[in-house]
Amino acid sequence: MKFSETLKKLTSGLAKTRDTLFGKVTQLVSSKSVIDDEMLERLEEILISSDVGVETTVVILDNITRRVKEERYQSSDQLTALLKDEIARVLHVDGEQVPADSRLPAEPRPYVIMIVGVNGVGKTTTIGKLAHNYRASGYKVLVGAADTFRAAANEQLEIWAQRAGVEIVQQSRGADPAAVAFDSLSSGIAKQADVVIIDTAGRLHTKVNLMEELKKIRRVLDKRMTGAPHEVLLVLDATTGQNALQQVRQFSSAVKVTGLIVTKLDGTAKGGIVLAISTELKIPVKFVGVGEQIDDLQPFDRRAFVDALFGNSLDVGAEQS
Ligand SMILES: Nc1nc2c(ncn2[C@@H]2O[C@H](COP(=O)(O)OP(=O)(O)OP(=O)(O)O)[C@@H](O)[C@H]2O)c(=O)[nH]1
Ligand SMILES: [Mg+2]
Repeated sequence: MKFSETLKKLTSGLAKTRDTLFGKVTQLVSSKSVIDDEMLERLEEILISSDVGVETTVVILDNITRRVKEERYQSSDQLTALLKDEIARVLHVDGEQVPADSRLPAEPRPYVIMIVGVNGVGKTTTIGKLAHNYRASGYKVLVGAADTFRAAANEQLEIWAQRAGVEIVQQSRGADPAAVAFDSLSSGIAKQADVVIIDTAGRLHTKVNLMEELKKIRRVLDKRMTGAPHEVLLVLDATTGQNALQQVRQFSSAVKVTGLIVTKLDGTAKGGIVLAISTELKIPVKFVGVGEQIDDLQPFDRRAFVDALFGNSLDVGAEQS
């Protein structure tokens, strides 16, 4: 997909968030011509009420307030640009460079990605999209169906594997998930796959079981190939809002989560949660899901994200009023 198309999709996916959160900002900015304390206070309220979170809002507001003083910003029009800038800044985690497309690091091979998250957040769908993206980038992809708990989980992943045109490794329902993961990696090594993506269950009999199982899958992968999995990506449903933070903490205490995938941004006004997650948890958002189709997963690009939040133009206020 061309970058402009990608941006268009992201922009339409974020429409609800943009209309609520940034619609309010636009209104605020057009209500007065000069930035004053009252305006900054109202901006604070808007951000907090838009799932950006208190901690993140405080960081953003402190920086804006300081810059208004030091850099002598006065006109309210400039507030939007300042806000955009500061949002992009909080999204910048650990100085890490955000990938421009679905590229894998040069090594190792296969690159092993384990996908985790509570039930229904979009893990299996996201694996289908990821497989599609990597394949489109020229990589050989294999997916492993290590969710052996839920009925029809295999079939669902199989459908996605077919759509994406990639191989799948699976066993019968009820099989040991760690054994499926082991098999998948063995097969990936034998077939010289570039990337092996492991699906996992979102729900077992108990939460303790689930965490223990994820640890076991991790251990077994590492036994098959030292250092695997190279990424553990936690999938979060944007519509759950602040609850997503709790999920990150829970999964992080069991397996080292290396990155996040935020799905269903298209169906929610809670896109501000992405800011809270990046700032408070210091785990980079790697991909965002903006729809149910195979090409609806995008590598997270903070600049594109901020542009999409504001309608890709600083003049959006003028357009709306
Ligand atoms: N609108 C929208 N829907 C999505 C997105 N990603 C996933 N979904 C939908 O979310 C639902 C659940 O997706 P699954 O992939 O089955 O979720 P899961 O995490 O694998 O669920 P379990 O296997 O039960 O743990 C499906 O109806 C998907 O179509 C997205 O980015 N946008
Ligand atoms: Mg699933």
